[in-house]
Amino acid sequence: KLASFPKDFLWGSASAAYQVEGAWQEDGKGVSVWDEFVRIPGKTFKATNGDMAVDHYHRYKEDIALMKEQGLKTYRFSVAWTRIFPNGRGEVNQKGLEFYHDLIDELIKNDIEPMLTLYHWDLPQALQDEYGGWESRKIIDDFTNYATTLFEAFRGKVHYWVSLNEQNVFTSLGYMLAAHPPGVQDPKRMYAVNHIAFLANATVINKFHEMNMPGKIGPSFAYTPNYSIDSNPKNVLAAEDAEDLMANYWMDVYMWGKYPIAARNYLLEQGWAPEIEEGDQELLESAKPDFLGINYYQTATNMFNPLDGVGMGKMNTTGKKGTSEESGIPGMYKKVDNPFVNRTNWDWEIDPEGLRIGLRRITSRYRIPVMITENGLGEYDKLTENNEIHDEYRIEYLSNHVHAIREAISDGATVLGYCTWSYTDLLSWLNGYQKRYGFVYVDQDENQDGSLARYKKDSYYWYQKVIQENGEN
Ligand code: BGP
Repeated sequence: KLASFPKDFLWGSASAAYQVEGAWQEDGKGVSVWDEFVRIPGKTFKATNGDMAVDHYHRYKEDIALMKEQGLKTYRFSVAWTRIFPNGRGEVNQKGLEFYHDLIDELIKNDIEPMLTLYHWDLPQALQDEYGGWESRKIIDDFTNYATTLFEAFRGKVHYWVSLNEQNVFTSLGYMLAAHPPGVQDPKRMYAVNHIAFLANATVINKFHEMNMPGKIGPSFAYTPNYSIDSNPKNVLAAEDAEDLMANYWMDVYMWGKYPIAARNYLLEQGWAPEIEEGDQELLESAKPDFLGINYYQTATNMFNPLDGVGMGKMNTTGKKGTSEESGIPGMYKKVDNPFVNRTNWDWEIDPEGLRIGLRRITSRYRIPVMITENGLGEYDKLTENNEIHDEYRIEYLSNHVHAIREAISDGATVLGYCTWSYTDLLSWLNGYQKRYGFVYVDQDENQDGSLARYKKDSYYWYQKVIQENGEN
C-alpha cells in the first residue's frame, strides 16, 4: 500500500543567486569567480552570463507573489557570498545583508519557509586570487566566518540551511573537466580541494550546532545512482567502483567522516589521494548533518572499461541529442547508454525509478532524513501567441518523480521535502537561457534583451494542484 506524504511535507522549488539575481555590480556586491569566468571567451554558452540573469534582485516580490498564489511551502535560494563580504571577508556590506533580510521577510510574510544555501558556487574572486580559493585551508576560516554571519543574522527566521551545494559537481567541473572556474584539469588538485571542502563543511555544521541554531543543516549532494549494464561480474564490479568513486566518496564523508576504502586505495595508488593531517579525521567524524540534501536528475549505467579505454568524455552542452561522449576511468568503468530509459535533449537519462532506488540506498546506508533539494527537467519551452507554455513533458517528468518519492516513503525513507529545479526559468551555467527548468517562464534570451516578463507554464498549475492535494493523486 502506498504511504501518504507527511502533513508537513515541504513542497518547494529552488534557485541559486548567480542564476537568478542579476544586479551583479549593485549595492556594493563584489566580484565572484563566475563573474570573471563568463568573461573568458569560449568558456560558456555564447558568452551568456548572469549579469542581469532574470533580475530576481529587483523582481523578487513579483516572484514571491507567484509562489504564494501557487501555494509553495518552501523556496530554496542561495546567498551570494560577495554581497555579504565583497572580498570574501572583512566588513559586512550592510546593503547586501539587507537584500536577504527583505527577501526572507517577504517569504515569511507569504507563509513560505525560506531554505537558505550558503554556497552555490559563486566564490569571491578575491579569495581565489589571494590564496587559490578552495585549494587553501585558509578558506575554512573565511567560509565559517561568512556562515556564522548569516546564522546570526537569520537565526529564528531561517530553519533550513544547506551548507554546500553539489561539492562533487563544483570540484569535478572546476578541477577535473575545466568547465567551471577555476578551469583546472588535475585530479590530484581536485581531490585536495575536496578534502578541504569536507573540512569546511564539517566546521560549519559543528558551528551551527554549537550555536544551538533552531533548525536543520545539511549538504546538498548531486546523487547519480549507478547501475551495471548487466550481470557480468566484471560489469557489476565496475558499477560498484563507480558508486564508490562518484557517490559514496562524498556521502560517506558527510555522514560518517570516512572515505570509502577501495576508492581511497585507488587514489593512493594513482598518487591522487588527499593528505589527511592530524585532527582532520576527528573533525570529519564529529560533524553530524541533520539531513542529507539530494539533487537528483538521473542515473548512470556502467560497464567495465579496459586500461586503454575511454577517459573523460565531453558533456552535451549543445542541446542536441547524442552529442555527449562516453566517459569513464580507464581500468575501471565507463558510462554507457541505458537502453531502458529515455533521454532529454541534453542526454540526461530520465529515470524516476532511479530516485526511488537512490532514496532506498541512502536510507539503508545512513538512516538519515533526506531533503530533495533539486529535481527537474531542462528542456526547450515554447511560448504561444497567448503567452501560454504547454510543457506536458515537464509535468510527466515531475509527476513520475513525485510518485517515486511516495514509493520510497512507503519503502521506509524519511523525506522532508521536495524542491523542483527551478522556480522561474534561469541561467543554466553552461547552457545559457535556452535550457529551461521553471514553472514560470521568463522572457529572456541569449542576447539578454528579453522583456523578462513572467508567464505561468502549464506545470505551474499542475504543481499547484499537487500541493493542494499533498501529492495524493
Ligand atoms: C545542478 C545545479 C543547479 C542547476 C542544475 C541544472 O547541478 O545545482 O545550479 O544548474 O544542476 O543543471 P544545468 O543548468 O546544467 O542543466
